[in-house]
Amino acid sequence: MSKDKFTVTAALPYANGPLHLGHVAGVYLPSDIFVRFLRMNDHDVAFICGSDEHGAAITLRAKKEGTTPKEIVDKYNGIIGKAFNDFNISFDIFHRTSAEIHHETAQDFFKVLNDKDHFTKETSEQYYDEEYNQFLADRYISGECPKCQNPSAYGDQCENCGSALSPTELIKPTSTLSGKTPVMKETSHWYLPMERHEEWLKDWIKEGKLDGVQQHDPAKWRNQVVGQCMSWIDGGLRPRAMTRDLDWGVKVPVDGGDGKVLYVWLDAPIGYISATKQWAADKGKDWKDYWTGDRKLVHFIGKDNIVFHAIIFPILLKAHEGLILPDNVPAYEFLNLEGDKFSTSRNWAVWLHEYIEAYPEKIDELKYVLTSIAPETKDSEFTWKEYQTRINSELADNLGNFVNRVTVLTQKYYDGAVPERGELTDLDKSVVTQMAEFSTKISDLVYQYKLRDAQAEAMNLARLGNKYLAETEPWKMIKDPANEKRVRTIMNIAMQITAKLSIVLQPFLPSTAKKISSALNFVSKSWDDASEFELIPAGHSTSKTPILFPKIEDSLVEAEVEKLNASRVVETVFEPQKKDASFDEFTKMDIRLGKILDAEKIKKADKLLKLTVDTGLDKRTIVSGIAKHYSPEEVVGKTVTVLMNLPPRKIRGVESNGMILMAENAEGELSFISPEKDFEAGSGIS
Ligand code: B3M
Ligand code: ZN
Repeated sequence: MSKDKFTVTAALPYANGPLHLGHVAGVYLPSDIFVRFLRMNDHDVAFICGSDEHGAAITLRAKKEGTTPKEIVDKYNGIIGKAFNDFNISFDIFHRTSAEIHHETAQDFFKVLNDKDHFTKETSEQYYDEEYNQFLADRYISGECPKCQNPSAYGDQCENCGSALSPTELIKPTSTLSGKTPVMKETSHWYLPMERHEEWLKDWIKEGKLDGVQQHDPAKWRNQVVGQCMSWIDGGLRPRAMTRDLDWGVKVPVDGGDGKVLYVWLDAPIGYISATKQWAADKGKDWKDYWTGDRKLVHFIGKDNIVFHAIIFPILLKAHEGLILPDNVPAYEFLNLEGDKFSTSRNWAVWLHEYIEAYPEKIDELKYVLTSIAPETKDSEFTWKEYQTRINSELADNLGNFVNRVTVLTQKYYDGAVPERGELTDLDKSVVTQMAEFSTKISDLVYQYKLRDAQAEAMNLARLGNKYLAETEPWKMIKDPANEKRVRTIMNIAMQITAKLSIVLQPFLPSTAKKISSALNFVSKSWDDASEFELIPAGHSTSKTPILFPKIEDSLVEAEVEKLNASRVVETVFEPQKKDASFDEFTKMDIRLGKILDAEKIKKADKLLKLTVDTGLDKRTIVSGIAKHYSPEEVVGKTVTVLMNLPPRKIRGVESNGMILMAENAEGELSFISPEKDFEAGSGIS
């Protein structure tokens, strides 16, 4: 049977900032593991990436740094590309969307779709910033997400819940340029009428079928990918603008396109194709072989990119005709850091290039930890403490310890020459049987994109080896010359396990696998070999491995956590100003000073205090939600601000007459509003 061919892409990172561990764990590392595995299995594969250099992500960053978009993309393309290289990510090409070949490819693509009438041209009113004379789309506009109420969703998507949005859906929109509320102004654009594609998309996503022909195995698609797409489709697809009024980007190549560029989410995925073109040209290959015919296209992405890769890009690919659609879109959830979300603006991140600079010898350690906690099906969290525990107790104590023992003992007993096996005991036979299962188990998991489990399975092989040595104790047996043959057998089997490890670890821990290989003087780049029992024959000469994984000291953990906390930027975000209220409306409110005479807790309501307040006019009961911030003793005697004419309300069985007004800061702390002079209760506030 001929092997499946693959084109594997990893989401093009925006060239607007460096990469952090969240990006690595959820896109670049898993795709690299998958591709390394495919290569070992003789699949024909192209592994494509590059930087995404258009869109508001770039221009806004340039504005913030007071420089040009070109400077920004050159700078970050360099930083990101170097980090990938140092981290041993094995792209066939890391390209960029500012390259000429990309502009040409994207323009051709647009023209093909335009000629085939896949776009409509529409004039409509769009948000416009009068101060900056600019239409506001995508990241130029932000507001509240209508789906999850995240207060800082963008005009094209909410990064909190992953929903794709359009600017008009945002609640309380503001311009990210001027911070002002935008006005509406007329403009025309090319739209992709997505509603035309609803029917086939449903069949294709849910059943894997296109025109009745099976295209992919829907059972291999992650629930959350199918779920997000179906909820978008079920909500009704709408026309989506494919062009923008901007000057940074790929110019619209048809009549009427002056002053307009392609929507970044139209041009970026085409970047996968243009990168393939460049790579093919460099290697004397034909790029079409990688985008047509019998080949599996796989997009590794983060969850906020799902609809763009599983709905919009497939629509474009199908409309173009002749190009393959994705076979799978393995999307990752988010990785958090020490109890909080990764955030560039708050500088809450572990940056990949900084890690590499600080620990150039610990690349595989980080790969191991990130794969172990990869957010495959739900959000997960990186902590330095867990980094330490996993390295010390899993890599060092399990894998490192086993390989070190085997090679050191072989050195000591046999001068490094692999000893002869004798007759096998029942224990030996059971170990040999178990060894035989690993390569298939791991490969089944990888083909299902369960890389976390796959790596854990590879580690179980080391565990099996350790257990075998612990049960047989060759270091004790050797003391009695009568056991000599037995020890040779044990050490031979242990050596075969070690050799097998050097194969199955390659996709996950490439440099470690190499170190083991070179100590054993044995190299195999073929996954098939991992199903063999005898990989190195008796008499083969080996040397010992260095310590593979030095232990991580507490001091490293402490220093890293301290560094994070010290560099954290605390943002103060206040609620935006409310809509206008008339003076009349304001004067209807009766606000006065009141003095708290008595306070007590309310049973089973840990947020509430029952207050008796002297309002100057009367003594009344007010229930106030301040119990988390003030104890009853603290508040008695305080002069505070009271809203008097709020209709009475029963709260937890107590009738409350009015409300104590409080100030609240960005951290959610509360404070009374008390007069600066010693005024008596009943004094009016206006
Ligand atoms: N640059 C978005 C992101 O980094 C985007 C991916 C493009 S993939 C074609 O989330
Ligand atoms: Zn949202």
